[in-house]
Amino acid sequence: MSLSRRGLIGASAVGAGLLASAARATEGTTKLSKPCVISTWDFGVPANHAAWAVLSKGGRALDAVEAGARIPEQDLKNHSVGRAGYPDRDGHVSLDACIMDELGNCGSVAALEHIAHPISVARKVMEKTPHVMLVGAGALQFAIEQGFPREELLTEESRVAWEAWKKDAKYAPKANSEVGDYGQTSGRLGTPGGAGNHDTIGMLALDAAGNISGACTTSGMAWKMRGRVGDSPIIGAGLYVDNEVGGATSTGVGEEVIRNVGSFLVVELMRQGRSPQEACKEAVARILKKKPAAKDIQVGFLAINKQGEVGAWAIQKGFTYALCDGANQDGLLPGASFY
Ligand code: SD4
Repeated sequence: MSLSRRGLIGASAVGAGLLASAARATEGTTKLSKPCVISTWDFGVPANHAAWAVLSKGGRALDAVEAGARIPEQDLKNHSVGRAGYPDRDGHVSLDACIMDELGNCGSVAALEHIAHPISVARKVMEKTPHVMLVGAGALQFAIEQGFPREELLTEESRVAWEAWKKDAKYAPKANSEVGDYGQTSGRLGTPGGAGNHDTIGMLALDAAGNISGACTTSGMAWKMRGRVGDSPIIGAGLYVDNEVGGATSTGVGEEVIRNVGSFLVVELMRQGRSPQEACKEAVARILKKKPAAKDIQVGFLAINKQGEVGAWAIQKGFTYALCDGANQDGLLPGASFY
């Protein structure tokens, strides 16, 4: 069932356990049995459960990742995915998402406002249009035509945080702001949506038929410039799936991932024989080599191959990822890191 399953920890046992198992996570690759699903950050655990409801009944990986990604999108405690996401510097909640299936079909929306489930709009772009990506007003128009309700996504809590941010109006991404409300980690570095935060769910599923799909959804960097688009909706940057090889997704400061076409790079490195963990490590190394100053920000990659082997690597410690298969639906591991 697993090569290093002893490294797995339940979401409820994070705390000291998470830190203690950090060394073990660097030992090698974790192997899950199919069907299985993995996703970024502590809040990936409940998202994986929703994906598992699909996968465990023999469902398709594509349906699983859409169902999973919708969980943080609708979570009012999560201030960086979907509804209740922190706004841009002008107060607009603007969402990015993409989805990709085992056939290489993909769909994406960027800078989408007023729609609570961008991942489902991305899927409609994939299935109902001749295009891959719709942005801004055009994406909103399409979503409404498809029957998605137009809503106000800025919650009172997010509005208050934005008003507080405006006093200084500094844009300073903080590493690992995603760790928090779900992980009960002692000494945590921040809460999802903490000031200056960034935060994304990237999810990859391998279904019983052996097919891989992925999804990625975010409200992007809090307090970003209006119109800013990160890596998350960009096929090859925030997400990439090649059903011959595997899939990869990213989280963190998207500009660095876009510059290096990170998720595509991870999948190509796996094609050349690297393990998921080695491939993620090399992709992070590439970012640091080109821009040593990136050591002060966070980027993490998560990957799975056709055999169900899973790996992750980040610039800084604090990145976590959630794992789920028939043996354990509550897995949570710390990502290995350079710093
Ligand atoms: C972005 N990559 O918009 C996203 C943010 C993120 O963890 O992943 N935060 O750049």
